[in-house]
Amino acid sequence: MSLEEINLIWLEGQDCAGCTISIKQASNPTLIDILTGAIPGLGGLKLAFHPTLMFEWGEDAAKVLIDAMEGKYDPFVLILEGAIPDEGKAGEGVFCGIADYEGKLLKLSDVIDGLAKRCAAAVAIGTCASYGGIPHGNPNPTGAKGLLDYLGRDWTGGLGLPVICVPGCPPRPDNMVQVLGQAVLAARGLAPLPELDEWHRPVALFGSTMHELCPICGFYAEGTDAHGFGETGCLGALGCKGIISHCNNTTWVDGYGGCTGTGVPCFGCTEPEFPDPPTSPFFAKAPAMPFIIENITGMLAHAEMGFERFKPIIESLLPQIPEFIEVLDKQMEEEKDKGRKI
Ligand code: FSX
Repeated sequence: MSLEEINLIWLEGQDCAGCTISIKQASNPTLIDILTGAIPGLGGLKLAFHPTLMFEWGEDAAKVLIDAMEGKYDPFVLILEGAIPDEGKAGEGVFCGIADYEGKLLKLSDVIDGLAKRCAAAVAIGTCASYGGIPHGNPNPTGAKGLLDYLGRDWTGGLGLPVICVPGCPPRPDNMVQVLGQAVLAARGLAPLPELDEWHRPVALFGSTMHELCPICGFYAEGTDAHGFGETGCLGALGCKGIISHCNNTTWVDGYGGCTGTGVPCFGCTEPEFPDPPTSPFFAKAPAMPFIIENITGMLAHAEMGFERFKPIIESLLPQIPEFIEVLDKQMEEEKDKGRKI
């Protein structure tokens, strides 16, 4: 498979289009950097289909999907934003039609079926596309699911990669361009394949919890809780789920913004259960067990860290300790002598 030119086919299902809004804010690199080949190794990318950003519209746009399903856009990366409904539950209607072509409505699920057979790789952008997200929330009336569940964990694309998930509701802008960029560089043998966790998230981006990376976690460490919005302090008492959420949202655009850094509790939007428990109710406190475990391991680790930090001081004092004891002994003897004389 020649990878000189790679098409990107971005579909949109059940969602709010926030992922598209978000990716347009990417700053490191920008979407324009990626699409214009400004990043070495990423030239030759073409955004062949995107419901919001493409020039074609109507049947011209739909024709791209028809042609792609027939192999005219190979090689291509399939990118999905939004969840996939179960059309079997739609009765006489359709839950998610994405285009009209020659009088026929193209259903999202049919287009995914057609494209998944021939795509080089598939990337699920956002929690809706990854795990179902908000459309999949209880009671999930449309039977919505994410691409991981829809294609299955064992599915692989032409490059041998499983579905790559970039969750977040919406995902952090830079996370999307970085993952797409790495997928393309990996396809060209210029970067290693992304290591994925059990939920197919790239470990490099989602390997830590929001709590671990939180820009205001110092307030938790010193025991200062905020009890109202706008108050300074850890947001745990206001429902922050950072301790159970794998996320790197330390800032949002170009070093600014981010959830906890701007006083907003983490709602756990990168987790497969989102928006159901334990990520909700959004303003209810996170489960206690992770904090209990963190406190126990943290106390032991703090003792060790403290010892390591103070080790040079303790070691520098050690030679003087016997001297100090000798002075004390001498003084005590002198006191005793005084007592004897009285
Ligand atoms: Fe879902 Fe994207 Fe949430 Fe929206 O479109 S991940 S509803 S913020 O952004 O798919």
